[in-house]
Amino acid sequence: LKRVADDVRTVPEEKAPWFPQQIKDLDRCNMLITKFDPDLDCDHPGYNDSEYRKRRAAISELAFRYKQGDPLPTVEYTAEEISTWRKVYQQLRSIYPRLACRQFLDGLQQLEKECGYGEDRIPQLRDVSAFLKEKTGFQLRPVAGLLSARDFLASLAFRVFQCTQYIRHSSSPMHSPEPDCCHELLGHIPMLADKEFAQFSQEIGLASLGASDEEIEKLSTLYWFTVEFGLCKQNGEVKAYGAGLLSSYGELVYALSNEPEYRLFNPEETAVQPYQDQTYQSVYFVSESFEDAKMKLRKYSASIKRPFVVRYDPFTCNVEVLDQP
Ligand code: TIH
Ligand code: FE2
Repeated sequence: LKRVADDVRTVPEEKAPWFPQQIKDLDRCNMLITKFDPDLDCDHPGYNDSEYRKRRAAISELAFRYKQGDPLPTVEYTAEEISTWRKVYQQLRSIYPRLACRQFLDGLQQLEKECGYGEDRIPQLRDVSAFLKEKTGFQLRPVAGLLSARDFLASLAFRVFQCTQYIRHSSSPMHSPEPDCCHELLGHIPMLADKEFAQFSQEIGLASLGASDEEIEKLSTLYWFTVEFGLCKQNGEVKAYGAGLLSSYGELVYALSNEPEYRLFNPEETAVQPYQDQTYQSVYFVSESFEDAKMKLRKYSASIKRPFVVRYDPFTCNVEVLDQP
């Protein structure tokens, strides 16, 4: 194997799109998608609320200023924000035992016991990041909004999860079309405390590095229908493991009712399924088991063709790039 790291860096467009090779490079993975911005999208529930927009701008500023290695910023949440959190927490908490998968329930229980999760306060990224680091080596980084798929997936290669810190508008606690701290803290974090899920998330990230735009599109569609909206069978019942479901009372109940269409998860088909990012999904993919989804997605990720191989070095936390043997 010949190392090609240097030529990938010097003539990126000939070999592959640029990608981060060290955790520090994630400072450059910050391309935001502005379609749900409360300042620009007149359908956003906060569009006519100037206080909310000001608050969003202030919290975004913290993420814009953040550099890898800085302590994670803390936010002092207002009484109104905490009351939105409480509503979201109470409603979801009451239906999790019936609708969420086992791995999620385990993670949440640990967070409640060890990390101050509960309805009375919004957990700080700093505490949650320290918790995850101990459990699975994942760490958090603040982000100002929805990231491009390429940048978001790339951070997973380093076991870094990019988290928003603002909260959804108080008028719509049951569903938000964009990520917010309820989505990150309740949807994603409990799953990321699971060792196998953490490893699987990193593998998706590694598969995305330097992939073509077409492959990124497919990989992010797969991510969407699994990590965000995935369902799996557990003891003969269908349960949710997708973070987009586990952070939305409205969609969680809908997804596990008999209204939506279910299809069997199959990466080739799922990767090209159009998806809905404004409202509930019309189709969900169900896997035979949580393990089955992981295995199939892992196999798909490994099949993505690139002119080089990447390898994560856990000692240096760098990604090494090697020529295809
Ligand atoms: N719809 C989710 C919620 O209401 O919490 C948030 C998102 C999931 C996926 C993208 S945004
Ligand atoms: Fe998400």
